[in-house]
Amino acid sequence: NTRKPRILVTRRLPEVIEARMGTLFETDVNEADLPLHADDLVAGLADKDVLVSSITDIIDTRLIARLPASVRMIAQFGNGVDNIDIDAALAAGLSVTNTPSVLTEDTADMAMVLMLALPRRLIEGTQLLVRERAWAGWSPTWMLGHRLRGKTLGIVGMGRIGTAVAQRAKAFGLKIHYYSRNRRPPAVEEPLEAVYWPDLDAMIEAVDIVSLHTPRTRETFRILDANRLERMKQGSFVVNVSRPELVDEAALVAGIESGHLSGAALDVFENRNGINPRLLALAEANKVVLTAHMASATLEARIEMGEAVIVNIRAFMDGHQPPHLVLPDGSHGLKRAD
Ligand code: 8YV
Repeated sequence: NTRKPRILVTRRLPEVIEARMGTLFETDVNEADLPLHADDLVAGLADKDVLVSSITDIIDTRLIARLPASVRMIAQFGNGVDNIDIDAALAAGLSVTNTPSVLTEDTADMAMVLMLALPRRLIEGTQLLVRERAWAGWSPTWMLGHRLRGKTLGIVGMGRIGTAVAQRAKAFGLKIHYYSRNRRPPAVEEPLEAVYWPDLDAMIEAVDIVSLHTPRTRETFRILDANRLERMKQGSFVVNVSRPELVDEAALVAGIESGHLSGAALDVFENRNGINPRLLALAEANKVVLTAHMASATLEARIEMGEAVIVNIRAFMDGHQPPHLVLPDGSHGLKRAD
C-alpha cells in the first residue's frame, strides 16, 4: 500500500512545513486560517486519514462522534491537548499525538519576559517614551521599578516548561519554590536549590510570584481560585503562559483592583466574549501586562512543532508507535505536568 496519507491541516503552518507536508502527504490546508466551524471540519475530513489540529479546534465528544470513519489519527500541532476530549478520542479508537519539548525553551523565555516586564515597568517605559513622548530626560527617580533578584518564585507544575523557567529564574537570582503532583528528583532540585511544597496553599502564601505551568486538566481547572488568590502575599503577582482556565480571572482582576496583588503578566486570558474590559483597564493602568498567546510563537519552535507533527504522522501511518502519543490517564490532557 503506497497511497499517500491524506491529511487535513486546520490552520496555516510555516511555509517550509506546508511544503514538506505537501510532498509527503495528500494535504488539504484550511487556507482561510480561521478556526473551522464543526460542520466544515467534518466536511473537510471526508476520506482523510489524519486531522492536524490546533488549539482553536474544539474536538469534543460530539465532534468525535461525527468524524468520518476514515479518520484514525489526530495529530495536534501543539503541546497542550486540552482542546481535545482525549477520553472520547481514545474510546473512539483514534490515536492522538502532540508536539512537546520543542517549544519548552521558548515558552520559558516568554515567562521570563513577562516576569520582568511588570516590576521593571517595560511597557510603561516604552509607552511614555514612544507614544506619549513624555520623557523629560534622565532623573534619579525616573521610572523606578523593583528588582526581581532575591524574590521568591512559586512554580505550579514542575514539568519540562516549569523546570526550564526555574533554571532561568535561578540565574536571575530568584529563589525557586515549586508545587507539582510529584516531587522532582535531587538531580533536578539540587542545581536549582528548589524547595518542594506538597501543599499548594502553603506555597502560595510564601512566594512573591506565582507562575503557572500545568496543562489544563480537570484537576488543574482554576487551580488558582479565589481562595488561593486571597492567600497570596500582599504585593505579589501572577504569571501565566499556560492556559486561562487555570486562574479564576474575575478573582484575579478583583485582587489587583483592590491593591492586594501588584499585578499579573498573562500570555493567556479568557477571550470567548472578548477580553474582560476590567482586565484591559488594568493593562492600561500598567498593573497587567498582556501578550496574545505568543509564548511558543517563534519561527523556530513553530517549524519544529510542524516537524514533530510530520514525524508522528509518518510513524503512525507506517504502523509504528508515534514518538509523542498522548496516553489515557483519566483526564483531558497530558500525563505529566507540562
Ligand atoms: C500554541 C500552546 O500557541 O502548544 C501549546 O500548548 O499553547 C502553543 O504552543 C498552540 O497551542 C498551538 O496549537
